[in-house]
Order: sequence, then structure tokens, then C-alpha cells
Amino acid sequence: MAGWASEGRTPRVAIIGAGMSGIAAVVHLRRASYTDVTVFEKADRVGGTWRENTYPGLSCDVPSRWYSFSFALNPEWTHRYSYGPEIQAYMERVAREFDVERHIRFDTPVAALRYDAPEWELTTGAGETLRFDVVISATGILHRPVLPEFEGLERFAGAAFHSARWDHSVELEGKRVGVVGTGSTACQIVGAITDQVAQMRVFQRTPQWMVPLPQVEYRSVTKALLRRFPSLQRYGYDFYKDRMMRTFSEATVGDAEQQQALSEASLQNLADNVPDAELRERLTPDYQAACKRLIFCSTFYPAISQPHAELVTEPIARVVPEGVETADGVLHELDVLVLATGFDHTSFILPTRVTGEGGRDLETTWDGAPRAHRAVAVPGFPNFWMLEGPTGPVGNLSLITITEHQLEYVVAMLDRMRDEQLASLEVREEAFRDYNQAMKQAIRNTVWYTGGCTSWYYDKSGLPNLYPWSPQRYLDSMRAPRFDEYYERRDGDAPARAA
Ligand code: N01
Repeated sequence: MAGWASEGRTPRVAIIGAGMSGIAAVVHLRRASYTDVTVFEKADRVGGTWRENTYPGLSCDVPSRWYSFSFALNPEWTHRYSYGPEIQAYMERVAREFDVERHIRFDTPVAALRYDAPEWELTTGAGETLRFDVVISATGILHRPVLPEFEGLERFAGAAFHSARWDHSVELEGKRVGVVGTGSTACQIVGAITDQVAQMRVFQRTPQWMVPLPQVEYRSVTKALLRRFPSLQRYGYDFYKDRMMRTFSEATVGDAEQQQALSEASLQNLADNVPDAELRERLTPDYQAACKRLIFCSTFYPAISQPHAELVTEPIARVVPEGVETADGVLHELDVLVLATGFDHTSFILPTRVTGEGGRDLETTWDGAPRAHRAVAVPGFPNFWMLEGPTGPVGNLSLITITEHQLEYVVAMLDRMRDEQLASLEVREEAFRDYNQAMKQAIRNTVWYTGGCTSWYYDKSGLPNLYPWSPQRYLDSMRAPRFDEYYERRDGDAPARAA
């Protein structure tokens, strides 16, 4: 069977997911003249994480001017750090205005992908089978909630739900509310609802480093200026990108001075906002700042310092119908239990069954420790690229910027296939191995590994699943793809692996 490039036609591209990455993918591909694009979305709306998370206080701790598509800068942002509903509305608006929606098949989960050289066979959840030349995974990272395995959780008499499945029918006013966790999500929730509830109990397993979030509401004159002079919008994007990349992003990969600055800012935040010395002590981490994902939040410390709030640091023993019992035998009576316990970060495109060349199965290949070449490609899976794939730079960066650079890389791959009339591009085993070996060494020098904490960054390999060098280095590598890292096959060439 001949490939699309030698047939001289445009490739049929399947994109899995219509969140931020899927929207960006359609726009970037179309701009590069790859117009035969179909997006498969399991839900009935675009937005991904911003559609699924609706908890009170939901906001983005990356500045709005930078947490924007480079092709759709937004003079209308109302705050320096956007709230969730405004970002979701932005995603929907961009999808509409850039005519992305007509490419999307909503309510269509993808059950399986199977490489049948040189094409991919895609099977939807309803059993429909379609064929594509190229597959782009845009499924996001943190979309499968992790529920804690507390004994008795199912017997709790009140309302219990994960933060990403917020039950808006549950009234909080005057209720006794428990929040499990002190990650970015829990801190935003506690900051947002403590004033409404009768009693707030936060179950903390590990204290967090937390720096203030310098929130600012933008004035109408600012918006008018940005509308009038669009170059100022670009300036804002570059300004925040540059500042964030230079400061704490560098701190995680070895800049001791930046790291010191983060610790000092966090301790100052604690001193300024938690008057009680004993509470301050229980909130003080005993590991290095930025070892876990740094938290930007100005509302948590004042909330937990209120008289009707309590920080519970005894481990949770079990859940009983009346509330939560801790290891010291104390029963914390509750009406509502919020599980802000995070996400499975190792699934990426899974549980979609992805079968590559020679029957290679992606889930088996990864085995709980997903790896990819430059976070985008996996040996044995030709013409398949991932956005926000394993070991990408995540941390506290704008994932939109990362995705857009990855799309430049994918477009360069497609251009290469077109120009060289290739049937497939597949990353070489040795390129993948060398890259991951170097990464394994380098990750040991980052604060995620040396900082003395455990975090969701770790996977079954025992190492953090993150990019260990400077984020700028990653962006540069996406801008200059190395085709020598790929097998380039033409129609009729033998596959690398026997079926
Ligand atoms: O989840 P988390 P999250 N018993 O995994 C605790 C992004 N995000 O939803 O630290 C008791 O960080 C757990 O304790 P410990 C961002 O990338 C971005 O808050 O493991 N406690 C921890 O405190 C973020 O990193 C924004 O000891 C248990 C908490 O639950 C990622 O999402 C906003 C437990 C989980 O924290 C995930 O954040 C919000 C148990 N069995 C989130 N299990 C932006 O602004 C877990 N915990 C862009």
C-alpha cells in the first residue's frame, strides 16, 4: 500500500482529544496546509482539563498573558491569573473563531489504534473503524482522578467526591467540610470555600512550599490599550514567558540562587499569613522548595488560620459514616468530604489500546513508566506523535507554549515526509535509548530527585517523569528536529519488526 506522500495527497490526520492541545493542533496543521484533520473527543465540548475541573476557586497559576495560544492572544483577560470558567470560555471561543469545531467528532471516544503499515486503523468506542495516515495524541496528562483507598470510604453518609468531579448539587453553606490533600487543587478549594462553611478540616499528609499568587484585576483601560495596540499583547506574552522561564523553571534544574529565592519567598508567605507559631511549624516542609510542584496561592494560609478551620496532620485511619477517623482515634465529623488527591500521571493516551508495528502494545511497552523520545515519539509506533507526552517539561510552565513548540516539530516531520515522499517516520531505538539514558542521569541532579520528597512526578521507574534540562533547551530541540534520529521508510521498504 502506498503512503500519502508518494501518492501526492494531503495526509489524513487523526487527533485524539479536543482540549488545549487538540485545538492548537488543528490550527497549526491547517496553517501548514494539512487540512484533512479529524479530532476525536470523548465529551460533548472542547476544553479538556478546563471543562472537567469546575471546583470552586479553580484558577491557573501561570499568568494569563502567557497561558494563551500564541495565535490568539487575548486582550480581554480579566485577571493576571485567570479563573477556570474564563479559560474554558476562551478555549470554546478560540475553537469557534478558528473554525476548529467543524473538525471535531464529539462524544466519540477512541477505543483502539492499530498500525497497519503505512496507515493507522482507528476504532471508536462505538465500534466504527476508520483509517488515517498520521495520529496525534492530544489527551493531556492529568485527566484520570486518583481516589484514595481509605477503608470505609463507600460508607460515608455525607457527600464525597473527587475535586475533578465536583458535585455542584451539594450545598456547602453552614456545612462541616473536610478536604483531603494540600496540592495546588486543595489549596485553591480551601481558599475559596472556607468563608462559606461552618467548619473546615484539611487533612494534610505532607506540608507544601507555597508562594503568594500576586493576583491583579485588569482595568478596562488596560484592555482598551491592548485592543488598540496588539503589539502590547505580544509584549505581555514574551514578558511573562521570559520571566517564568528564567526564574523558578531554572530553579528546578539546578539554579541554586533561584531555589534559595523560592524558599525565602515561601517562608515569608507563611510568616506573613499564619500568625499561629504551632500551625506555622506544621505547615513548614522538611524538603527543598520546588521538589514537589510549587504552589502559587495567596488564599490558603489565611483560610487555614481562621478559627473555624483546622489542619489535621494525623494520618487518616478510615472513613466512617459520620466522618474521618485519624490514627490517634479522633473522629472528625463531616457533612462533605472533598478528595483533592490528584491524578494518575502515567496514562497519557491510555487506556486507549495502541498497537504499533509488529503488534507492539504501548501499555506493555511503558509498563507504568512511560517514556518517549523528546516527549513526542516512541520506537515501534511510526507516524504517531504525542503532545504533552511522557518526560515533557511540565512543572510550572505554560503547557500551551510547550504544545505549540511540539506542533512545530510535528509539522516539520510531516513536511519531511512530504518532501522526501516517505511512507513512515519512526524514531530509532538507539536515539530513544541514548536520549532516555542521558535523561536518567540528568534527572538525578534536579530538585525533583535531590529535594528529599516524593511527588506525583515519580513513576514505576523510581524516577521523576520530567524533563531534566532547562525548558529553553527543550523548546530549542522542538524547533530543530533531527531527522537522523528517525528511520525513514519509503513505500515497499521492509518494516523494522516482523508482524
Ligand atoms: O494533586 P496533587 P492536585 N491520603 O497530586 C494528597 C495541576 N494543577 O490535584 O503530598 C492523604 O498535587 C497528597 O499528599 P502528598 C498541577 O500540575 C494545576 O492538587 O502526596 N493525602 C497531596 O497533598 C498539580 O501539580 C493548577 O503527601 C493524600 C494531594 O493529595 C496537579 O494539577 C491548579 C492521599 C494531591 O496533590 C495535581 O494537583 C491545580 C492519601 N491517600 C492543579 N493521596 C494550575 O493552576 C493523595 N493525597 C495550572
